[in-house]
Formats: sequence, C-alpha cells, structure tokens
Amino acid sequence: ANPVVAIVGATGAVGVELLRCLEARNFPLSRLRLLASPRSAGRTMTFRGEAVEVEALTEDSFEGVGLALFSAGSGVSKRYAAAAVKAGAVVVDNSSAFRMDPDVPLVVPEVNGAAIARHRGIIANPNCVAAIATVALAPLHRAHPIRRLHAATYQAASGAGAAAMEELRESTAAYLRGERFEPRVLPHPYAFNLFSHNAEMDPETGYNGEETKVVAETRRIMGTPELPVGITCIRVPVLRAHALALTVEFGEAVPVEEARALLAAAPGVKLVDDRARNHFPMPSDATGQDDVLVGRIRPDSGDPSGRSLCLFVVGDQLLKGAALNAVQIAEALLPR
Ligand code: A2P
Ligand code: 11C
Repeated sequence: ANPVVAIVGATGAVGVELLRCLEARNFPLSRLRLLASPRSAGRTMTFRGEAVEVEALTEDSFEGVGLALFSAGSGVSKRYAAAAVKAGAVVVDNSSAFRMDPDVPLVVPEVNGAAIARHRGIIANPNCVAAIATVALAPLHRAHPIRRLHAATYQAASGAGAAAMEELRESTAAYLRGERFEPRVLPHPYAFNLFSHNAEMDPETGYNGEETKVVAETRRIMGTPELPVGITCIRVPVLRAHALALTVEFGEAVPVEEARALLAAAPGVKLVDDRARNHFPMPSDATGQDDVLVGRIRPDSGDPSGRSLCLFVVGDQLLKGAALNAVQIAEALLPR
C-alpha cells in the first residue's frame, strides 16, 4: 500500500512547495497529512483538487505515517523527529538539526544518492546553497577533483521563510510610496538594499552561521572533508532563487569546453551560457524550475596557474534548494 505522508510545516514557504512537488510528481501516497503550529490548525490547503485540513503538530501526529517531510525549523525537528521515527515513519528533514550527525545521511540525490540506503530513520536535506552548489560542482569534481573553492552568494528572501518574502513585498511597496517601513523579520531594510546574511555571526571567526553550514555541508555531500572553502553569504532583494558566484580550483587546467560538456550532460543542471547574447543564469529564469542553471564558465583570470574556473550558478531555493530535493530523496525510498 502507498504510505501516508505528513508534511510538518505545511503552511511555510517550503511546506507549500513540498505539497506542490508531491502533486506535480504524482508521488504515490494513500493520504496526505498537513501539520503546522496551532496558529494554522483548521486552515485548509488544496491537494489533488481536494481540501485538506491543517492539523496542529503534536507528539501523537505520526500514527500510521510512513513518510514525514519536516520543514518547520530545527527546533521542531529536534523535538518531533524522534516521535515520527518511533511511530514507524522515515523522516526527510529540511532543517539543519541532524545534517552533521554521522548516523544521518545528508543527501543530494544527483551527487551522493547512494548514501540514502544507510539511513536509520532520518535523512537530512541540505542547506539550499550547499544543495545548489553541489549539483553544479559534482559533475566537474568527478572528472577533475576539486582542490579549493571560493563562493559568494546572493540569497533570496525565501531562504528566511514566508514572512521574509512578505517583508520584501511590503517594504518594496512602502519604499515606492515613499513611506517608512520598520523591518520585522529581517534585521535590515530590504527594499533596494542587500546585506550580510542574517544568520548569527561568530565574533571570533567573522563567519556567520549560514557560511559555516554551507562549508561543512558541501564537504560532507561531496565526500571531501578537507576541501578548503572560502565563502561570503549575502541576502539580496530577490523573492525565491539563490545565486552563487563560484571559483573552483582543480589539480590541473580544465578547458572551458570540457567543463561545459560535463555540465550540459549532468542530471539536474541546465547550461545557460550564451556569451553572444549576454544571457546567463538569473533568478527570474530559475524561479519555478527544477534544474540548477549554470553559466559564465570561464578561466579565473585571478589564478596565474590556470587551474581555476569561474561559474555563476542559480537555483530555485524552494525547489532544488529545499522541497524538490526532499521529494527526490523520498522517491528514492519507494520500493522499486
Ligand atoms: P505556522 O504557519 O502555523 O506558523 P516558514 O519557514 O515559511 O517561516 O514556515 C515555517 C513553518 O513551520 C510553518 O508551516 C509554521 O507553521 C511551522 N511551524 C513553526 N513553528 C512550529 C511549531 N512549534 N510546531 C509546528 N509547526 C511549526
Ligand atoms: C537562507 N539557506 O537562505 C538559508 C535558509 O540551512 O536550512 C535555510 C537554512 C538551512 O537563509
């Protein structure tokens, strides 16, 4: 029989996309349960043409559930994932709660899908930047091992949740009306501005929590625990697709044409590298797309050794960066 599937955090920015991905990909399930905070209990959401009522999450929510997709923050995952596993569910967790737990596989199916088989009840869905970056890096790394990576990110509002997306809309409208807007969700004015990622800053290292997660998770997914990675994460006023400028050093020079061919053939990647038209990956093109867009492939003019390439990568944060990757993991768990 097909499993009962629960979405924890169904009303959130990622939760809504989880529901849509299950629908769009015709995921085999016998019943969908929608769980959120008591604030949302009683609301309805539409799935396959039918209204499904949102229920308040409790320890008892998981009876009969075979698959639980968690996306309600790491506090909720730490508190409730064990109850779901105890009830017999496999948990695919979109939070950072278990990503560095050696007993929990951290998976991007195109990159390290084989790790799914080692799960003991919980599988972690990576940070959105790590997921999008590794989809683009893995095909190159398989052919020419990567020695060093530099990343600068341009991250959308969606990564901070539905309320941050609403703040971007509202603050932009207020700005255009010439009105003052007091930020409520994000720490700085968002309209016509950008700022260092809002994750907690470590005053000792000078890196914020987002940067630390991306480095650790990229290493873990790629299976390169020592990979030197430099990173700067920035929040930009874009609604839902993250962009990454990557500089990738290899052990030897990799011709641009070869990198293009490797990426063009890679699953989950779409090459957008049209120098003649100055058309490269953009959030407006990536939004709503499953594929990660990769372009601006060129030698790094700042590396005299000639062993580095630059890439520009954009992926829908809510899809490959979250909901789609989680549903792809769930699909891999289905009996063949
Ligand atoms: P709710 O909408 O009822 O607050 P986002 O990432 O877009 O901010 O969404 C977070 C999701 O997590 C929402 O679905 C939210 O539900 C849910 N959530 C937040 N806190 C809890 C909680 N304590 N228990 C259950 N769901 C929660
Ligand atoms: C952002 N990537 O854009 C973050 C949000 O590790 O799951 C998700 C944080 C995470 O703010």
